[in-house]
This record gives sequence, structure tokens and C-alpha cells, in this order.
Amino acid sequence: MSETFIGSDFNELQASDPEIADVLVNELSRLRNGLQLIASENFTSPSVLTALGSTLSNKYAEGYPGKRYYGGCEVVDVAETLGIERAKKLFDADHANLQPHSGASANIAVFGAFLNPGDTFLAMALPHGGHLTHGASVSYSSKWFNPVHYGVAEGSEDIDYDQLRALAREHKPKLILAGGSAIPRLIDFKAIREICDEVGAIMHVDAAHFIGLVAGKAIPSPVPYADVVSFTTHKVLRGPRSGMILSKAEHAATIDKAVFPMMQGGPMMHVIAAKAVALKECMTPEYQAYAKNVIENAQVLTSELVGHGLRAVTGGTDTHLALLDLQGIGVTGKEAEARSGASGIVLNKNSIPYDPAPPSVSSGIRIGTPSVTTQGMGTEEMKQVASFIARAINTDSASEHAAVKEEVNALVSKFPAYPRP
Ligand code: DSN
Repeated sequence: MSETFIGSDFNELQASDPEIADVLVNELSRLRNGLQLIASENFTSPSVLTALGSTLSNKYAEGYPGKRYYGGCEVVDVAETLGIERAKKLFDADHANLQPHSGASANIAVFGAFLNPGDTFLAMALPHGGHLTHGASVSYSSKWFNPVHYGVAEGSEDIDYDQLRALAREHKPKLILAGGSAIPRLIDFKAIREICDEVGAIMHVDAAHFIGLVAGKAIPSPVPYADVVSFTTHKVLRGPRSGMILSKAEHAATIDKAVFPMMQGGPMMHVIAAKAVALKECMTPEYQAYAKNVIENAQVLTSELVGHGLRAVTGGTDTHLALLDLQGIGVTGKEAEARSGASGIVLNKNSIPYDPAPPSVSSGIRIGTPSVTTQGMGTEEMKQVASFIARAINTDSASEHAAVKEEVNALVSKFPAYPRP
């Protein structure tokens, strides 16, 4: 243990537990050696990783800054207070709760705050781009509550606001939820606010996917419209794997009580400190430029893939992600994911709206540019990436996959993730 020890000491881990030390090394090597195009992942900064690997992990701090159920919280209180203040400033929000352990935990707290068992809420259907926690049949959110789902219009493949309004009028939901995990287009928050006001519903935006673009002022914010905004902190936002909730002042106490003690126990103070670090990073000009580059890269990658014969759901993207329909080239999402993987390209199969294939096969892939943009790649590299994907998914040939992988590695070696000092 050196004088500067604050938590992480890789040499000590290597000596005491070489098997797990190898896992850490191998994962870093995996990140450095392929193209990471999972839309919900990113490469968080070494400073965020330092906070995560710190002794703050040891502290029990049930409660909130200044009102804890344990002694010795005066130091961790500083981290949580800084994080809350930074979140309020960055998002211009009345209130911020940094304690949710994940996006799913944040959502269960929002439901706990506003719904009773059996209450009706309205949300985007999972096969149209929603999320498991938005009332999917396998989730607590459908077992304990009564979800009604809206979707996208068949022609535009964008949210069907007429259907949303009609369902809201018919079912009078207590809460209307906007957001999801495969929505390439901007959401009309004003329209949803008007529908909520008309039927007296709480407006909840699950901004997990796009909140980092909001933080970077690259797309409009839901905060002025929504009663409550929940999100994960590890996607475009580039923080630790965790969750957060913003709300209007009038809901602050309800949200705080729903997170703790209703849904969670002790907060993870090392993760809260890491969230505070990420929020400070988001305020820099570098991050603001990054957020815009993420979108530009996604748009170029998408239009290049369209040039290679794939079809972009909704015709393109306004955000960090795109959904590509593969039916025109006669390849399934499952095949495309496996073939890309064999070529050093990590992406995921994804259902497209009105998908004739089951989710385990699916007719599409989802791509995202948060990680490659963090690596410093730009639009020229996106053209190369599109051609790699097209070559990979159009063949079953192992030798062609190996050839693409070699070119992928040549590209990423120029833009290393976590560059060595
Ligand atoms: N699993 C996340 C995603 O990939 O979008 C959402 O929870």
C-alpha cells in the first residue's frame, strides 16, 4: 500500500487473485481490440474509474446528506452534495437524486413514488423501442401495475402521438412514460406534456439513452416538461454504471422517500462520487463537442450503411443510435450480430417495429457511436466502419471475417481505448 493509496492497487490484486486480475486485463484488451458499437455503452474516464475503485465503497450512509442513519458520513456527504448540485446545474433541474443503483432501480422508484399496485400507466411498447421496465410481460412493471402500450406508426416508424393521445383519453393513466432503448428520433416532449395535462397524468421521461446528449446540449431537454426524468449514467453520459432521477421541486420529497427507504437501502457512495466526477466532466467544452460528434458520427454511419443496402428504421437518426433493417439483404439480426462479432465488431441484434421475426432472431441490428466517438473517431472513420459492417454481415466466410477483423484492429490501433501513457 503506497502513501497515495486510495483504493485501487492493481499490483496487489495480481499478487492476491491472479484469476480475477486476468479478467480485468482481458476485458481491457477486448475493449482495445475491437469496435464497440453497443449503443448503451461507453468508455468512462480514468477519474470516474478511480472514484469507483475507492474506499468510499466501504461506507454505509442510509439517508441523505446531513440526515443519515449512520455516523461517519461527513466525508461522503461532500461527494453526494457536490453530485446533487452539479446535476441540478447541468440539467437546470429543481431536484436531483443520485442514489438509484441503475436505470431499472430509478424506474421502480418513480413507480413507487406515483403509483399504487394495479394503477394504469402508459408507455412505449418494448417491440417498438420501449424497455423491459416499461411494462413488459416479464417485468414487475406489468405484474404489479397495469401497463397500456403505445407504439410507432407503421409508415413513419416514429412515435404515434395520435394513438398515444387516444389511449390516454381512453385509459386515463396515472402516469405517462416516454423514452426507451431503441428510439432513433427525438421525442416531442411538449406534445406529451399536453397529453399529460389533458388527462391529469404524471409525465415521466426515461432518458437513459439520450441524457448524455442533453448534458452536451446537443438535443432538447425533457427537464422543462417532465415531472420526473430517470436515467442511467453510463451511456452517452459516460459516467459509472448507475442511475439518477431529476424532478420538479414539488415531487422532491416523494422521489427521495421512494428511492430510500421505499426501494433501496444503503447508497453506493463510491458510485455516487463517480457520478459527481462524470457530471463535472459533462460541463467541459470537450464533452459538449463530444456529444455533437456522437450524433454526427451516428448519422454518417447510418447513411453509409444505407448505401450498403441496409434500411434505416425511420429513415435515419437524430441521436447516438440507429436501427437497421436487414430484411432487404436477407440476413437476420442474429446472423449479423454473430458475423460482426467474428469480425471484431460488437453490436446487438434488435427487433424492428412490426418485426416478423421473434426477438431471439430479429430482423435488425442496433448500432451506437458513444464509444467510438470517445476513442476520437470521426466521420471519415465511420465510413470505414460502415464498410466493415457491410462486409462482415453479408458473408458466412470465416476467412473474410478474419480479414475484416485485421482491418478493424488496424483502425482501432490508431484510436486506442484507454491509451497507454
Ligand atoms: N440494456 C440497455 C440497452 O442496451 O439499451 C437498456 O437497459
